[in-house]
Amino acid sequence: MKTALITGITGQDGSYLAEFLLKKNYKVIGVMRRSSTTTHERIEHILDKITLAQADMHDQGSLINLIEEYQPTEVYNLAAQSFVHSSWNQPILTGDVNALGVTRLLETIRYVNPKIRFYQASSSEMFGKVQEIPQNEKTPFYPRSPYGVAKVYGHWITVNYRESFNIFASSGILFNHESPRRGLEFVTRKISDGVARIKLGLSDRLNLGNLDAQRDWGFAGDFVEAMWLMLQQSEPNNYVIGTGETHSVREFCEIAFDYVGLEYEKYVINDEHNFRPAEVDLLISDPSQAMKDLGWKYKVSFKELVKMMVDADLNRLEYHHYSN
Ligand code: NAP
Ligand code: G4F
Repeated sequence: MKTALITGITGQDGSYLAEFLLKKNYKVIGVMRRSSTTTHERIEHILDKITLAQADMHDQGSLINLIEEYQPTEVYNLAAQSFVHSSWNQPILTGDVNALGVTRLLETIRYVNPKIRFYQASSSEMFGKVQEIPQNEKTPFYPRSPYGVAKVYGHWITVNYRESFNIFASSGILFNHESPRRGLEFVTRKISDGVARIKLGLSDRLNLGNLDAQRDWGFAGDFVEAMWLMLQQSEPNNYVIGTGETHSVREFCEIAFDYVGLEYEKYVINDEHNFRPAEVDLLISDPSQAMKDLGWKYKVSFKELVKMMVDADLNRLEYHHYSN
């Protein structure tokens, strides 16, 4: 039986990846940092099937103990300060977790067992002010936030450990992927939650920032399969993963509000607090390399994703509303 160790198990992707790997018969070790409260919400339903272990990306010793104790076959590094907006307020923490944290984990693998296969959660935010449309594995990076800068470091240190120490280290350059488990601060979930609240009479407005930003949005459940596929190849590599379509925040609003019979213009308010010091205006992937090598393609369409998220928030809020 293969053992997979996932950092960031309590996050959106960690929960979907754990479900996926359990179905593939892996023993799953989920890494959590210490918290004063429980952060199990997204993995509650699989807690009896996985092993939870404590470590922090800031702390080298905790990572060494982890890898020595569990001797995983594959490590998926999903842990990060993942909210771009917060990275301007916490640039040093973001750099420490998202950049140096990757080196800490790779160093641990190098010393404890260099045969371990390693996946790094890189990001389309590395393309930032895009130098080419669409973006592929060869598109130059131009990050536009401390988050993006830290992810460029994480990507390149992964490539360097591959080339310097022959570690099977792959970097997945994933475009935005969403789900009903997305954090409430990200724009898609903020909209689906806002739409549901307005529809149920719990709110009468939704404050947003730049409605013209365009993103290549897919479903997280589809994207975790690509992470696994990257570690099943004969050689490590970098892969762009996305849908190849782009849509604006405004379009997401239109579809989400329209789905429940409302017009977004009546409820969405432009709020300067939601604008960023520097914006990434347009992201659109060219995932042809992944389609060719990995045989991967997304399954859930943009419209299906929007509806899935609105339905889930309506159900969640209706349940809380009427059971209280
Ligand atoms: P997420 O929901 O924010 O999850 C992040 C995870 O990292 C959480 O489990 C969090 O733990 C953990 N974490 C944060 N700081 C840590 C630390 N110091 N030590 C240990 N764990 C720590 O993010 P996601 O959407 O699942 O994304 C997963 C990864 O993919 C991230 O690296 C993200 O940057 C990257 N990525 C995401 C997307 C996307 O569209 N979702 C696209 C490209 C790349 P707590 O629960 O305790 O906070
Ligand atoms: O949903 P967002 O916060 O995601 P963003 O910045 O694209 O980052 C996400 O995707 C990256 C992959 O490209 C990941 F690496 C990263 O970890 C994260 O998962 O914002 C999307 C867009 C931005 O252009 C933002 O300015 O939506 C715009 N936006 C407009 N109003 C808003 C809002 N974003 C948020 N969060 N909140 C708003 O009110």
